[in-house]
Amino acid sequence: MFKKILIATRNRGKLEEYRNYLNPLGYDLLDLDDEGISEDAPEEGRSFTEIAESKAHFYSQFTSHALITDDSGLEIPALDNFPGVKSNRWFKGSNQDKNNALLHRMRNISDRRAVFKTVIVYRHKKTLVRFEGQLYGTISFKPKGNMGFGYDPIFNIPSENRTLAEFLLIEKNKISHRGIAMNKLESYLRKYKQT
Ligand code: ITT
Repeated sequence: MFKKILIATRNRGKLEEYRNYLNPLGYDLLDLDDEGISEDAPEEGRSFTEIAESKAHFYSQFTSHALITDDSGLEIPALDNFPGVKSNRWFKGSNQDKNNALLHRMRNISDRRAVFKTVIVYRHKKTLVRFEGQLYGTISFKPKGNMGFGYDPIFNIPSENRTLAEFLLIEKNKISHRGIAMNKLESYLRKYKQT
Protein backbone atom coordinates (compact mmCIF):
# COMPACT_ATOMS: atom_id res chain seq x y z
CA MET A 1 0.00 0.00 0.00
CA PHE A 2 1.47 3.37 -0.97
CA LYS A 3 2.13 5.82 1.82
CA LYS A 4 3.85 8.77 0.21
CA ILE A 5 2.19 11.94 -0.96
CA LEU A 6 4.01 14.88 -2.49
CA ILE A 7 2.54 18.20 -1.36
CA ALA A 8 3.45 20.13 -4.49
CA THR A 9 3.43 23.75 -3.37
CA ARG A 10 6.05 26.47 -2.90
CA ASN A 11 3.89 28.21 -0.33
CA ARG A 12 5.23 27.43 3.18
CA GLY A 13 1.96 28.46 4.83
CA LYS A 14 -0.07 26.01 2.79
CA LEU A 15 2.50 23.28 3.34
CA GLU A 16 2.19 23.63 7.11
CA GLU A 17 -1.60 23.43 6.91
CA TYR A 18 -1.38 20.21 4.87
CA ARG A 19 1.17 18.70 7.19
CA ASN A 20 -0.89 19.53 10.25
CA TYR A 21 -4.05 18.06 8.74
CA LEU A 22 -2.71 14.99 6.95
CA ASN A 23 0.15 13.90 9.24
CA PRO A 24 -2.13 12.05 11.67
CA LEU A 25 -3.37 9.88 8.78
CA GLY A 26 0.01 8.16 8.69
CA TYR A 27 1.31 9.34 5.34
CA ASP A 28 4.88 10.15 4.54
CA LEU A 29 4.34 13.71 3.35
CA LEU A 30 7.01 14.92 0.95
CA ASP A 31 7.58 18.45 -0.20
CA LEU A 32 9.15 19.65 -3.44
CA ASP A 33 12.59 19.94 -1.82
CA ASP A 34 12.40 16.33 -0.56
CA GLU A 35 11.81 15.25 -4.15
CA GLY A 36 14.60 17.51 -5.43
CA ILE A 37 12.17 19.42 -7.64
CA SER A 38 13.43 22.94 -8.27
CA GLU A 39 11.15 23.80 -11.19
CA ASP A 40 8.12 26.01 -10.55
CA ALA A 41 4.81 25.20 -12.16
CA PRO A 42 3.54 28.08 -14.30
CA GLU A 43 0.09 29.30 -13.17
CA GLU A 44 -1.84 28.49 -16.34
CA GLY A 45 -5.62 28.56 -16.62
CA ARG A 46 -8.73 30.69 -16.22
CA SER A 47 -10.11 29.11 -13.06
CA PHE A 48 -8.80 27.73 -9.77
CA THR A 49 -9.61 24.25 -11.08
CA GLU A 50 -7.74 24.68 -14.36
CA ILE A 51 -4.70 26.10 -12.59
CA ALA A 52 -4.64 23.39 -9.89
CA GLU A 53 -4.88 20.73 -12.62
CA SER A 54 -2.13 22.31 -14.67
CA LYS A 55 0.15 22.42 -11.61
CA ALA A 56 -0.61 18.72 -10.94
CA HIS A 57 0.18 17.85 -14.53
CA PHE A 58 3.42 19.82 -14.37
CA TYR A 59 4.74 18.30 -11.13
CA SER A 60 3.74 14.76 -12.10
CA GLN A 61 6.56 14.87 -14.66
CA PHE A 62 9.06 14.80 -11.80
CA THR A 63 7.66 12.16 -9.43
CA SER A 64 6.02 8.76 -9.43
CA HIS A 65 4.34 9.36 -6.08
CA ALA A 66 0.79 10.49 -5.49
CA LEU A 67 0.70 14.27 -5.35
CA ILE A 68 -1.58 17.09 -4.41
CA THR A 69 -1.66 20.63 -5.74
CA ASP A 70 -3.77 23.51 -4.58
CA ASP A 71 -4.92 26.67 -6.24
CA SER A 72 -6.57 29.21 -4.00
CA GLY A 73 -7.55 32.84 -3.90
CA LEU A 74 -9.78 35.57 -2.71
CA GLU A 75 -12.85 36.90 -4.53
CA ILE A 76 -14.34 40.26 -3.61
CA PRO A 77 -17.78 40.84 -5.18
CA ALA A 78 -17.51 44.65 -4.86
CA LEU A 79 -14.36 44.48 -7.03
CA ASP A 80 -15.94 42.16 -9.64
CA ASN A 81 -14.38 39.17 -7.87
CA PHE A 82 -10.87 40.62 -8.05
CA PRO A 83 -8.17 39.38 -7.34
CA GLY A 84 -9.52 35.84 -8.02
CA VAL A 85 -7.09 33.65 -9.95
CA LYS A 86 -4.63 36.55 -9.92
CA SER A 87 -4.50 36.55 -6.09
CA ASN A 88 -0.81 35.77 -6.16
CA ARG A 89 0.28 37.75 -9.21
CA TRP A 90 -1.63 41.04 -9.23
CA PHE A 91 0.85 42.75 -6.90
CA LYS A 92 4.62 42.38 -6.79
CA GLY A 93 5.90 42.87 -3.26
CA SER A 94 5.62 41.52 0.25
CA ASN A 95 2.39 40.04 1.60
CA GLN A 96 2.11 42.98 3.95
CA ASP A 97 2.38 45.49 1.10
CA LYS A 98 -0.09 43.47 -0.95
CA ASN A 99 -2.63 43.48 1.86
CA ASN A 100 -2.20 47.23 2.32
CA ALA A 101 -2.63 47.79 -1.42
CA LEU A 102 -5.88 45.80 -1.35
CA LEU A 103 -7.15 47.74 1.68
CA HIS A 104 -6.33 50.95 -0.18
CA ARG A 105 -8.41 49.82 -3.19
CA MET A 106 -11.29 49.18 -0.82
CA ARG A 107 -10.97 52.40 1.14
CA ASN A 108 -14.32 53.82 -0.13
CA ILE A 109 -16.18 50.54 -0.41
CA SER A 110 -18.70 49.65 2.26
CA ASP A 111 -19.61 46.21 0.85
CA ARG A 112 -16.74 44.27 2.48
CA ARG A 113 -17.91 40.74 1.59
CA ALA A 114 -15.26 38.31 0.37
CA VAL A 115 -14.85 34.59 -0.23
CA PHE A 116 -11.75 32.44 -0.09
CA LYS A 117 -11.74 29.53 -2.53
CA THR A 118 -9.52 26.46 -2.76
CA VAL A 119 -9.37 23.68 -5.29
CA ILE A 120 -7.18 20.73 -4.35
CA VAL A 121 -6.18 18.30 -7.07
CA TYR A 122 -5.07 14.82 -6.06
CA ARG A 123 -3.24 12.94 -8.75
CA HIS A 124 -1.90 9.39 -8.65
CA LYS A 125 -1.10 7.47 -11.82
CA LYS A 126 -4.24 7.79 -13.96
CA THR A 127 -6.42 9.06 -11.13
CA LEU A 128 -7.20 12.77 -10.93
CA VAL A 129 -9.74 14.03 -8.39
CA ARG A 130 -10.70 17.55 -7.26
CA PHE A 131 -11.86 18.77 -3.87
CA GLU A 132 -13.24 22.25 -3.30
CA GLY A 133 -13.77 24.46 -0.30
CA GLN A 134 -15.01 28.00 0.31
CA LEU A 135 -14.99 30.34 3.26
CA TYR A 136 -17.16 33.48 3.46
CA GLY A 137 -16.01 36.49 5.40
CA THR A 138 -15.35 40.20 5.11
CA ILE A 139 -12.32 42.34 4.35
CA SER A 140 -11.24 44.13 7.50
CA PHE A 141 -10.36 47.85 7.59
CA LYS A 142 -6.85 47.19 8.83
CA PRO A 143 -4.59 44.12 9.16
CA LYS A 144 -4.84 42.18 12.43
CA GLY A 145 -3.00 39.14 13.80
CA ASN A 146 0.30 37.49 12.96
CA MET A 147 -0.52 33.84 12.37
CA GLY A 148 -1.33 32.21 9.03
CA PHE A 149 -0.11 33.72 5.76
CA GLY A 150 -1.12 35.67 2.69
CA TYR A 151 -4.43 37.50 3.05
CA ASP A 152 -5.21 36.05 6.49
CA PRO A 153 -4.57 39.34 8.39
CA ILE A 154 -7.26 41.16 6.40
CA PHE A 155 -9.83 38.34 6.16
CA ASN A 156 -12.32 38.77 8.95
CA ILE A 157 -14.64 36.04 10.24
CA PRO A 158 -17.70 38.07 11.26
CA SER A 159 -19.14 35.50 13.70
CA GLU A 160 -15.85 35.60 15.64
CA ASN A 161 -14.91 39.20 14.99
CA ARG A 162 -11.30 38.19 14.35
CA THR A 163 -9.20 37.72 11.26
CA LEU A 164 -7.84 34.37 10.11
CA ALA A 165 -4.41 35.57 11.25
CA GLU A 166 -5.81 35.48 14.79
CA PHE A 167 -6.70 31.78 14.49
CA LEU A 168 -4.30 29.03 15.51
CA LEU A 169 -3.40 26.85 12.55
CA ILE A 170 -5.46 23.99 13.96
CA GLU A 171 -8.48 26.29 14.36
CA LYS A 172 -8.08 27.70 10.86
CA ASN A 173 -7.97 24.17 9.43
CA LYS A 174 -11.34 23.43 11.05
CA ILE A 175 -13.21 26.22 9.24
CA SER A 176 -11.15 27.33 6.26
CA HIS A 177 -11.63 26.86 2.52
CA ARG A 178 -8.58 24.60 2.52
CA GLY A 179 -9.72 22.74 5.65
CA ILE A 180 -13.08 21.97 3.99
CA ALA A 181 -11.35 20.73 0.83
CA MET A 182 -8.82 18.69 2.89
CA ASN A 183 -11.69 17.08 4.78
CA LYS A 184 -13.13 15.87 1.46
CA LEU A 185 -9.69 14.64 0.39
CA GLU A 186 -9.38 12.72 3.67
CA SER A 187 -12.76 11.00 3.12
CA TYR A 188 -11.69 10.06 -0.39
CA LEU A 189 -8.40 8.58 0.81
CA ARG A 190 -10.18 6.60 3.51
CA LYS A 191 -12.83 5.34 1.11
CA TYR A 192 -10.31 4.08 -1.37
CA LYS A 193 -8.24 2.52 1.42
CA GLN A 194 -5.35 4.77 0.71
CA THR A 195 -4.79 5.60 4.36
P1 ITT B 1 1.65 27.37 -5.01
O1 ITT B 1 1.10 27.71 -6.35
O2 ITT B 1 3.09 26.98 -5.01
O3 ITT B 1 0.80 26.35 -4.28
P2 ITT B 1 0.92 30.13 -4.30
O4 ITT B 1 1.28 30.98 -3.13
O5 ITT B 1 1.25 30.63 -5.68
O6 ITT B 1 1.59 28.69 -4.06
P3 ITT B 1 -1.94 30.28 -4.87
O7 ITT B 1 -1.73 30.76 -6.26
O8 ITT B 1 -2.92 29.19 -4.64
O9 ITT B 1 -0.58 29.76 -4.19
O10 ITT B 1 -2.33 31.48 -3.89
C1 ITT B 1 -2.78 32.72 -4.38
C2 ITT B 1 -2.60 33.77 -3.33
O11 ITT B 1 -3.57 33.60 -2.31
C3 ITT B 1 -1.23 33.79 -2.65
O12 ITT B 1 -0.84 35.14 -2.49
C4 ITT B 1 -1.49 33.14 -1.31
O13 ITT B 1 -0.63 33.65 -0.30
C5 ITT B 1 -2.95 33.54 -1.05
N1 ITT B 1 -3.60 32.48 -0.25
C6 ITT B 1 -3.88 31.21 -0.63
N2 ITT B 1 -4.44 30.53 0.38
C7 ITT B 1 -4.53 31.38 1.42
C8 ITT B 1 -4.97 31.27 2.75
O14 ITT B 1 -5.44 30.12 3.24
N3 ITT B 1 -4.90 32.33 3.55
C9 ITT B 1 -4.41 33.51 3.09
N4 ITT B 1 -3.94 33.70 1.85
C10 ITT B 1 -3.99 32.65 1.02
